[in-house]
Order: sequence, then structure tokens, then C-alpha cells
Amino acid sequence: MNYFLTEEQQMIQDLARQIATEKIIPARAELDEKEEFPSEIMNILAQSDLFGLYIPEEYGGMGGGCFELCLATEQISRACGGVAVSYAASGLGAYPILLFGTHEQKQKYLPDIATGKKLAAFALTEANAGSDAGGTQTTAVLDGDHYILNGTKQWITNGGEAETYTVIAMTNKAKGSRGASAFIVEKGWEGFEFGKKEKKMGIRCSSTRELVFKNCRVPKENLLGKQGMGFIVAMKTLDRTRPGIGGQAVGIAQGALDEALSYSRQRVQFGKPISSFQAIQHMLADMAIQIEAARSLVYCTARYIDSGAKKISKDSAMCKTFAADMCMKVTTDAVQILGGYGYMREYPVEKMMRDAKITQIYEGTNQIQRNVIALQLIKESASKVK
Ligand code: COS
Repeated sequence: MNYFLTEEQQMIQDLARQIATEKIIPARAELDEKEEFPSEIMNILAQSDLFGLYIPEEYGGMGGGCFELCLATEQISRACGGVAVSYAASGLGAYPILLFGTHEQKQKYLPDIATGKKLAAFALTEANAGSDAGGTQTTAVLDGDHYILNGTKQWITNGGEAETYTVIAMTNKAKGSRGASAFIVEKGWEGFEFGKKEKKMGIRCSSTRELVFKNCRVPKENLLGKQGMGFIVAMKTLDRTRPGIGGQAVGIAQGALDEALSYSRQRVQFGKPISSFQAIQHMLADMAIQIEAARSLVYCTARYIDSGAKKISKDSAMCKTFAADMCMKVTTDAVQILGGYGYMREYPVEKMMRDAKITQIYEGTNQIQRNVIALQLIKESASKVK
């Protein structure tokens, strides 16, 4: 399929694929086994200027958008979902600043994120506020020139590794989601600590940790947007980053198909390579069809977002949902094609199947995405009737 990439986009894709092949594939099994953060690979991605793809040139980036970030994330995911999420979550942490930051905030924080000198992270989820993002319990109370943050954020990707955190906290609990606000918080500030590091099913080299705020003083100028806009900051951010999860899902699935194809040509049973059996051929064909359909939807949505379109929630949710469900199916089928070998750790497909699962869960479960899609469909239908 020709997606008519520009010369620059082709270069980004080629570069990310080369790093994935030469640096990530040889390291992924050990990183997964040891649950070790891929610092060295993050440095390579930084030196290759891949962290600033979606950041305007004015703030030290390459001036691209969501599409360029998806292209790179897909290629990295083809090799390792855990490395890919560590890379892409910096974008998730940076997008609130990009969308709602003042010029001063952008000037202060974006250049270091763009060069990869500093990683970013996004902190919305809490123990009792997952799908119900408006149920945030962390508080931010204004005290002179500072907000005082108290509470615990859970399952924060890049927790502990990132230097810059965008954090959602309640400035007025009585107002529900309209009482949330967003803040930029730096690692090392007094009252900001890291809790336990999670042990996970997949994406095991990525860091997933608690953020603990105990009377953490955040300067007033680190409020993002206006007080009370935190929920909107989070929703508008996720609208722009969910296609990245789609890209991750497409990449993981492509990696699994590549493995299944290569194995099926080599594995001989009943005197023939198993790729000559129609049962296997049809599985391979279905995997390829589903991957290409998801890739088309992800690319199309990311380009639509970059065009400046405003109503993107439904499309963003659609591409994330479709690609994540596809990824779970394709990686499961890849394990099936490899049979007993597929179930063993010596082959990468069992890791791919473990990594796939999270794409159906994070940045909003696929059930929540379907709620978003259905509500928008009903709204559009009602407005047509009027
Ligand atoms: N863009 C702009 N505004 C949005 C929006 C979006 N994508 N989604 C909701 N809003 C606005 C609504 O218009 C509403 O505004 P008003 O108060 O002015 O009417 C407000 O935000 C509250 O919206 P809503 O009533 O739909 O909020 P809910 O509490 O029902 O929650 C869902 C909506 C479930 C969609 C939201 O909580 C969600 O996305 N949850 C999943 C969170 C998630 O992805 N977590 C993963 C953690 S990050 S890795």
C-alpha cells in the first residue's frame, strides 16, 4: 500500500525502522526479562531527533504532527511495545503543554522534551479514577503564589524516568470534572516522590509507577490553561494521542506477522513447509488484511487531526479501538501459527501477545472508546433530524 509519504516522513519511517532492527530487536528479550528501562535506546532515539517530531520548530522540534509520531511509534513497536510506549508516553506528557501552554511554558519545557534530553509523562489515572477520569481525588489548593498538591497517581508510564510531568488535580471537588486543573510538575520538587514500580504482563521494560504528592508546592505559573480546565486538557490530549496507540498496535501486529511468515516458511511438517497449507495461508492473509485496514485508519485519522480538524474524538477513538482489537487478534494468531514454539520465550511472539493486551486498556479502555463513539454517533444523528 502506498501512503504517499513525503520525503521527510519516509526518512522518519526508515530511521525508526533501522533503529528498531539494529538496536531494539537484539535487546528486547533481555529488557523484557529484566524489566529494565531502555535508557540506552532512549538515548539513541534522542540522538536521532525522533523525540521532537510533533513539536513546532520554534520550540526545538521538527514541526511535524500526530502522523509523524505515529509513523515512528509504529516502527519502534514492530520491535518492542515496551520501548515504544516509553518513547510515545513522552509525547503524551508533552501534548498538554503543546495544546494549552503559554509561550513561556512552551519555551521552558518543550525544547528539552524535543531533544529527548528530558522525558515527559502524563498523570491522570488514580486508584479510583481510571475510566471515570472525572473522579480524580488528588487535590491542588491555591496558597499565595503556589498550588499545594496532595494525592497519589497510579500506573504512570515513564514514572520515575521522566523529568517533566503534566498532572491533573482537583482545584474544586464540588464541581466534578469542571473542578479539575492541569499542572506542570518537575521531578525533584519537594513533596513529589515515586511509589512502587509495577510488575506487568507486557511492555515490561517500560516504567509504570505511582506518583505521590505530599504538600508539593507547584508555582502558580505552572497551571496549564485556566483553573477548572484540567478535564478538557486531559480529553483534548487523549484525542490527539490515541492514534499513537493505534500506531503502536499496528507495529506490534506487523512484527508478529513478520515472525509468523518467516516461521511458516521454515517449519516443515508432513514433509512440507507449513506455509504451503491453506489453513496457515488463510490465517496469514487475514492477519495482513486486518493490519493494513488498521494502518489505513490510523494514518488517515492522524492526518485528519494534523489538518487542524476540531471534532476528532470519535475518529481518534475508532482508530485506537480498531487497531488494538486487531493487534490482540493478530498476535494471538501468530502464537497459534508458531504452535508450541510460539508459547515459548525463545520466540518473540509470546511477548508480542503480552504487549498487545495493554493497547486495549490504556489511554481509555476499548469499552470507553465505544461509549465515546456511540454517544457521538447518536448526537450527530439527532442533529441531522433537527
Ligand atoms: N474534548 C473536549 N471536551 C470534552 C471531551 C473532549 N474529547 N470529552 C468530554 N468533554 C467535555 C464535555 O463536553 C463536558 O463538558 P461540559 O461540562 O461543558 O458539558 C465535560 O468534558 C465532561 O464530559 P462528560 O460528561 O462526557 O464526562 P464523563 O465524566 O462522562 O467522562 C469519558 C467521559 C468516559 C469519555 C472520560 O472520562 C474518559 O475519556 N475516560 C477514560 C480516561 C482515560 O482515557 N484514561 C486513561 C488514562 S490516561 S493513559
